[in-house]
Amino acid sequence: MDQDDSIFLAGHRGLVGSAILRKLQSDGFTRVLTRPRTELDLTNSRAVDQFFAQEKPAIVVLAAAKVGGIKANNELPVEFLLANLQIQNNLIRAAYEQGARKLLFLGSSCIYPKFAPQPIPESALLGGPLEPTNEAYAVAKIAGIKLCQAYAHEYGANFISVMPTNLYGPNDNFDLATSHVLAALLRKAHDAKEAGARALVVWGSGTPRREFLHVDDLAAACVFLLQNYDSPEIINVGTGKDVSIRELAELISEIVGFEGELSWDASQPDGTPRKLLDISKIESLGWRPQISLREGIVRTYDWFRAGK
Ligand code: GFB
Repeated sequence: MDQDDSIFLAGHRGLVGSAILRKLQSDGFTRVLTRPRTELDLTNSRAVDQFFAQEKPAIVVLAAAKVGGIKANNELPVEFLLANLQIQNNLIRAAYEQGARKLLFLGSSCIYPKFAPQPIPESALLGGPLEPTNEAYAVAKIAGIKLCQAYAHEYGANFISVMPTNLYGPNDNFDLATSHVLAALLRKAHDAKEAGARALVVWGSGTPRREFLHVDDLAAACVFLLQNYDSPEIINVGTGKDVSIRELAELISEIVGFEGELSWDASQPDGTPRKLLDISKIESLGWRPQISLREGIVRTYDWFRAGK
């Protein structure tokens, strides 16, 4: 990838896309194309075709997706399945038809079976049943991986698929009904502290384990892979370390300065018991995460407070 290649970054306003945009700009890529949703509806195949025919980007980064936390995924399977299939089908096909040299598709660690070996190697894909709370999203992402691999296999396309673990950072969604756990707990701890509340409500049992990667580390990994990885085989990106939800809630309380108690809402689902990625493949290529969980939460909390 050259610094003057035209790069279409789909989803540039989201958590992942905005981090990739910052990284591309700071690395000196000068021709990054973006379109707000009001100008280009990625679920509309004709609009996507017209855009690609006109711009013919050399590189495509597919960071646009309908995403959400455990509750939204569990309650809106139709929307998660349809929107993601539409967006990725339109973009992957148009990228091939208009001659893109390389495409990076972002998947998710939820593509792996509920009871995958831990840490989860890339080879665990399709080795068992999925976690039901995010099955629709996972099926869409698996279809995206398979479409990229099919283009590579049948037509020799250089379409790569990157599987990030649970992400957080600036531009995360802090809406309690649809957010992921880290943003939700930051907001809940902040609000509880401000209100002088005695308890902070955490969903589930606190025993599930998750791995959290700061989105700036993911963005660095994506740019690294755009420059150094040309295989249709999926590749994991994570930190290699996980924490229980209880430990996460305690760490966030400490960083925010909330001194009350944690209370547990057992009516909410736990989801998959553990989701830790095996990152030996990307490490063997020479990439490592730089931001510790504590530092990443401090930075994200600073960003959250600055926007209040
Ligand atoms: O981050 P999260 O919503 O999604 O939840 P998943 C992770 C864990 O945190 C679950 C618990 O065990 C939740 O029950 N949790 C505790 C909370 N308190 C809260 C809270 O206030 N809000 C939320 N949201 N969770 C997602 C998938 O699964 O992972 C997506 O649904 C995506 O498809 C993403 O793949 C990476 O980690 O369970």
